Amino acid sequence: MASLFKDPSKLSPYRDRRFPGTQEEFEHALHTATTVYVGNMSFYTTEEQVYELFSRAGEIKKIIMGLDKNTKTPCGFCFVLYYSREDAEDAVKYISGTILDDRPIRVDFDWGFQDGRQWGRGRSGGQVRDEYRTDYDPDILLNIGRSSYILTFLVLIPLLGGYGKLVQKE
Ligand code: GTA
Repeated sequence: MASLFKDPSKLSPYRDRRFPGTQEEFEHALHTATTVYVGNMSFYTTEEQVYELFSRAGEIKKIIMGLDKNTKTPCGFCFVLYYSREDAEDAVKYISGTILDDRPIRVDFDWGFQDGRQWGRGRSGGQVRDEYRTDYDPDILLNIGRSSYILTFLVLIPLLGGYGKLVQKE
């Protein structure tokens, strides 16, 4: 089947500043690669969830989770490598914009994964664009909420004599 994305300039507005080649080579790679970039992901989304969703577009060769270069934890992006170009195009066409873990993910064509590209390039270790982000992952807020609830509970137990009572019972 012929490619549905004929014009390389329309494939993606993203230009990787670290691509080791000319603009022409970059566009050629974007036009032929079988890799997609997935952005705006929750930091809590797992590789299994990505596999489950993206295998709907075709057979997956590999998934590489994007990691914070300091903490080595997921930082909101990944690369999905397919075997076929058509499947990568289907992922961009049909999966981009769908909701995964309460977030509309962005699926973009990519020039191809190379070792080192899995790390966030931001100064803090995560993605560059997160340094400009104003919306926050509801999961993070939920976890902060949970933590303060547990903390309040731990502070209140000794104050109300609860811990003493528990010890006395033993
Ligand atoms: N295929 O859209 C993408 C994409 N993004 C955003 C990142 N990667 C992508 N790949 C594709 N499509 O391997 C890849 C990168 C790398 C990995 C992590 O993900 O190729 P990163 O997100 O941490 O860093 O990359 P990247 O891509 O170098 O940053 P970005 O977003 O292009 O930023 C470039 C410049 O624009 C920076 O100088 C920054 O100061 C500025 N900038 C970025 N966002 C904003 C903003 N919202 N407002 C103002 N300036 C901004």
